[in-house]
Amino acid sequence: MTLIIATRNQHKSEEIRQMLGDAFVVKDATDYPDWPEVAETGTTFLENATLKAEAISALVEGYVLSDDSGLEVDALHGAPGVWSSSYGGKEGDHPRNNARLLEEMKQVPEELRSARFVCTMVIAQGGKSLVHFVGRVEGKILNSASGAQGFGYDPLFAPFGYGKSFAELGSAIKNSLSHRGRALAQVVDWLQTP
Ligand code: ITT
Repeated sequence: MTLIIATRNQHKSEEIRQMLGDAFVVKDATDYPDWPEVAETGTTFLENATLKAEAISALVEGYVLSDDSGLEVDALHGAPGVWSSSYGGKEGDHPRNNARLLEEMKQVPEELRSARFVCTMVIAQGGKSLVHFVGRVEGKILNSASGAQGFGYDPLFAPFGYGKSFAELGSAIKNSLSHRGRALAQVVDWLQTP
């Protein structure tokens, strides 16, 4: 089965590819250079995921999957949330995003550093959303960046129970418990249910 992912974020599609394995052919914006930029004007993960999935599915045949995701930090009242990608001031600039997060969290004590990654996935076809799923993983924000794997906020986020950041744990462990992995498992169930 071919699954078209409405994303320009190669890290997301690579993780999805790894998790789906051989049963699916995963395509993304790199396979469709003419895709338009879809403005993420929503204020929730679901709104933005729906915008991306519906816009792209109007242009291609078959199921389109979108992923809108981000980090919610309790001490920052849920920020950066849907604005995770541009938190440092420039879209997709992960070092700047991480620098701002560390700065904002500088005075926050250990017991108040709880956070979660959230991933909302929408499946759409023919320009219409069909269904959505949400995955979350709870953890805490570290005091400094640790590890070199993964992407985005991974060096600053340690899932509860592991004592290491996602960037230290590596893709196999990350995928087994991540927000994206948990949302994708529900997508696969839905796709495989006759
Ligand atoms: P597309 O909209 O093209 O899919 P994007 O990167 O702009 O790509 P989002 O708007 O969903 O996607 O923003 C996601 C941001 O949330 C991402 O840039 C990271 O900053 C953060 N993020 C999401 N999942 C993450 C993960 O697994 N590890 C680290 N950071 C993550």
